[in-house]
Amino acid sequence: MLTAAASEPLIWDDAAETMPREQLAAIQLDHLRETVARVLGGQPLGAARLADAGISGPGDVGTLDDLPKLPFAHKNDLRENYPFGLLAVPREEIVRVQASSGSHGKPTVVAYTRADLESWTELMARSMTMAGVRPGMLIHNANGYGLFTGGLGFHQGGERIGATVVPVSGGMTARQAMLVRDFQADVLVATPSYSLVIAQALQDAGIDPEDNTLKLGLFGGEPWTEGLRTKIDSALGIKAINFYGLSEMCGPGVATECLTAREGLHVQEDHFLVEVIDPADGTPLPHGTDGELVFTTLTKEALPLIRYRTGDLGAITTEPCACGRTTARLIRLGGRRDDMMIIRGVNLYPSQVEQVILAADGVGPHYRLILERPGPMDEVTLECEPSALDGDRERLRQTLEKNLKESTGVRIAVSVLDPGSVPRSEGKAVRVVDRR
Ligand code: DLL
Repeated sequence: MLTAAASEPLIWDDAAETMPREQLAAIQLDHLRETVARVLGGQPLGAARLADAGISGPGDVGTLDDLPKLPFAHKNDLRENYPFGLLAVPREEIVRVQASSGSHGKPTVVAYTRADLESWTELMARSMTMAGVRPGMLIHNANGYGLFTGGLGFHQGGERIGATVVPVSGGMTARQAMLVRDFQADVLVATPSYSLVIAQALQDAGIDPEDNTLKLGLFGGEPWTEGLRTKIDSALGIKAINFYGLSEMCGPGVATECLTAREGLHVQEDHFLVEVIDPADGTPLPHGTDGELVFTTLTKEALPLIRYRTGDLGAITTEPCACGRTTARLIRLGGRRDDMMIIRGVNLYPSQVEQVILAADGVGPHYRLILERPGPMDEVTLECEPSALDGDRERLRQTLEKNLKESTGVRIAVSVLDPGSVPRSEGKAVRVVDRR
């Protein structure tokens, strides 16, 4: 149970997180104009695009409804201007560089001025407070420290709140379990997939979920389903909270679930403008409709980005939340546009497969999909594991194949391997191996 004293803030920044939405919109418009001015003044690529769209000064943005007139920014812009070509300030004003690994060779490099780092730290303090972290709690941070924003981001936020942060980083999982136990950690920070690896290590060390001191898990950096959350909650005896973010905005701290409701992720809208668009033609979609998430930075100095297409899929709602925050929430946050596989003409997302696995009895939560083209057609094989050594693997295989076909429409061959055979990740899990 959480033991927060009544005097401790449950909302880190009341003014920012609970302001009336009209007031928020006015602040957003001011900051959007500042961002436009910053891009025009300091980022040649963005400035040229704005000029092409007929925007020659901040005054050309009259209201927030003008947002769709502004041009999109893309991940490729960062790749093509690697490493520092999109900076809107001299490189010497950068106090930190981070990056996301990306699957296309060169990392996506991002940068922070001192003010950017301060904003990110505040956003992480807000987000971690929202997730239930309180001063004095002990945080075991198993996110990789280094260029990945998941390590230092949670580190900064935890210190700002006044929690005790243990910068364990990823890897050496048996040691992670020992430290969780010996230091009596209250909070585990990791990717959802790695949290299950740590849960197994705790179990191997003879520590049951009800005997460990953990209360909260702050997880993100990769897509995960409600089914996986339920598994993690019970494997660790915690409440798992979803953190969303991307390096290009700041890292974690863009949108986070509150512990109160765990229903949708509150967007830090005084720092990021969120839109949902039709991925096919870029048209803005109304609240509640699924599409691609697009963010505009409102306060970033080093690397302002206007209408950045994330490739992530979800929807937004401004329905009131039980926690009292007035910010919009991301709902149905799913996978990425480019995670979609087209198998014999049918669209398939890894999350659909995860749902089927976690709904079945007798199967463990670790899995991956292997794509092959042995003949003219694509074949998919699901590699998974039984949850117990003595399980009936043949029956499990048949059940999963039947359930997968029924629920996804795709014939997927199932291979039930020995427990421990599916490769474990220490960071973001690799769910799809494409051997075509
Ligand atoms: O993964 C930032 C982060 C770290 C967020 C730790 C939360 C916790 P990148 O490495 O730049 O930054 O990867 C960003 O990861 O565009 C999404 O595709 C995916 N992603 C991040 N969080 C979630 C989530 C960090 N909660 C990319 N659910 C994003 C689904 C997520 N996808």
